Amino acid sequence: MLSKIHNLEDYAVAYRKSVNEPEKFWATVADSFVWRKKWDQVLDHDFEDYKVEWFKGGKLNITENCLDRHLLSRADKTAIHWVPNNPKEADRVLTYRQLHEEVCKTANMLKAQGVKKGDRVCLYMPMVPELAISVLACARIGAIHSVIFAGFSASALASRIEDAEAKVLLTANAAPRGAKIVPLKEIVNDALSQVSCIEKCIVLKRTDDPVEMKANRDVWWHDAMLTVSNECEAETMDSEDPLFILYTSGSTGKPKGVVHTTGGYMVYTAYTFQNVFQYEENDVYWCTADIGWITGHSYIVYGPLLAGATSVMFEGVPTYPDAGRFWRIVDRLKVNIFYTAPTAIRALMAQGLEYVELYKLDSLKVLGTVGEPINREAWEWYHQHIGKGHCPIVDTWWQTETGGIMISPIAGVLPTKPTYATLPLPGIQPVLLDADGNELEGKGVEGNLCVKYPWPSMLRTTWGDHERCKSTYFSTYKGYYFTGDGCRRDEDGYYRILGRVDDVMNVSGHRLGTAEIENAINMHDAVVESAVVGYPHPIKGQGIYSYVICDPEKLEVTTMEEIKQEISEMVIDKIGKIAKPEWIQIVRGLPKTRSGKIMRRILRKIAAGEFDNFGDTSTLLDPSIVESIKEGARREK
Ligand code: 6R9
Repeated sequence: MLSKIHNLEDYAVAYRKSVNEPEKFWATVADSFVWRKKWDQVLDHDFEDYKVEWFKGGKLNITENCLDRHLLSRADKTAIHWVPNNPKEADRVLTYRQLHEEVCKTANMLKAQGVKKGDRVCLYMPMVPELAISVLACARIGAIHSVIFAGFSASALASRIEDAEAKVLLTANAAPRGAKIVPLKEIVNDALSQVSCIEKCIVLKRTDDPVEMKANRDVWWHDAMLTVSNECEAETMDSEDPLFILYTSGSTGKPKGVVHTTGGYMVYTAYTFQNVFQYEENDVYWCTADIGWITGHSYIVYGPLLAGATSVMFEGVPTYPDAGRFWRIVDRLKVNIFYTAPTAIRALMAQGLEYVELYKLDSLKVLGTVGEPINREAWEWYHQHIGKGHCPIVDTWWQTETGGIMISPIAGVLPTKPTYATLPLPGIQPVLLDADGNELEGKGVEGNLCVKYPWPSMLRTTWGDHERCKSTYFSTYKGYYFTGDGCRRDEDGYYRILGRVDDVMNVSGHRLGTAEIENAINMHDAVVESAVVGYPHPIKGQGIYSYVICDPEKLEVTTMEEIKQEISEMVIDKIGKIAKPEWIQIVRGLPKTRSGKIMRRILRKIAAGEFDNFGDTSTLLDPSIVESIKEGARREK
């Protein structure tokens, strides 16, 4: 059994040990897993010329730890309880034995389609059991999975497939989402016309919607599974072999393929899952994220299954068929641990208490949030109306790059404080740095959040471009991992995440780069230049506001409204609906300094509806631009 923290004293002891003797600390945690060969060295690292290796020389397969080892004592326990989008459709329950069998079959299917160890397999799928199964099937045979959120557009999908040079794509004909059906295969057909690396596309029949299949490339999932055996020996992997790639947005235009490896990721996700949520053997656990994001990877699939837990997987959305959907599922499945995003809480809060009061919610023990800062009102509402005042809320701060939860209360062990992620988990050494790179000591300080010592599940590289990994995360402050977040350490020593300090936005918990959206807008042929900023949004956390300079000649023949509409469609086409700007303002110029840099600070203020106190504007090339932007800016609705 994994070393578990039960009280404050345990936490203090574990934390101290993790800092004073990190290798011993993590070796003890790692000892509770099945290794084919133990590691020769716990940690080898260099933060100056970035390289990190954990459990070096160790051999294992993560799926043996997620599945095989549970067959002795938990074979008939539910591993995945799947709830479909349509409440009239039946749930699907997979025990550990069944999941093991399905993973082996799917692994054999992938092999039969030509997938080998080290190959990249791209997954563009609805939230169905086959998605979790395929993730594990890839891991079983040592293929590197790259899951792409099914809300991304064809061109976003194509660029990610191309970057990873994926050989096989797994998808479905369609994805039911709320009252709508997303035509996944249609999007895939479009994406595949733009890339050349995909040899096979395996299509799951999720709905009855007909689709176009391309001969020699497209194969129906059920046909591919017809003759496969249900036994599949797990591939022996090196601790540092890549497990998956997950694309995420940064401050430059092109999404980065964050690479996680096997041993360290396994140890850290399992450790944090069990400790943060204080998971106990018979708990029913539900994380509402999508497997297309890191939260789904670490805390729907790997963390819970490593712990032998029952993980609920939900295909739908919080408000379909009504805003009581989450709570109905909680009561019906007697969910004990519930993990969701602040944006979902705010959306449900706005629908009123009548949807909550119909349900008992008395099975709940622990609540969690992730993905963005939670405001006090949402925290209080969650605490009072969902947790009935007695469930601790774990506000978990972490990132795609960190692999697992970094700063968070430990449920019922560390005191909580609304809007605070509170304290670092064992093994995590956060520091706050000022603009000059000095560590801010003591309490009541604010700075850029960095981490000064490696932890097992940190990213190893960005796919195909290690220099980019170094320059993005390890060059701002020499010798530190830079998170991109601003943070305050208060008088109690608690950490409060203040949001991104770079050009990354967080819209409904989705990470989006301003440059990525600008690139899409600029593809419209009437657009000369654009600047995108985030502004506070009551439900989404941040909304997208774009300032666009258009070619005056084009404006003569097309109306502003038409152009705005086309720009919106361009963004949806290039990235996906999640990136659609809330506001588009056509401007005659952007507030640039004499050196040509856009003063985003001013644009952010105007987008937020603040029209004065712009600070020092003396370096602006043409201050009258600011006045004209103010005049045309949106006013509160
Ligand atoms: C897990 C995940 C990472 C960014 C991160 C930060 C924000 C995540 C947060 C939070 C405040 C929390 N973030 N959790 N901000 N409080 N509890 O969301 O990964 O999609 O990579 O986003 O999300 O800004 O830097 P990812």
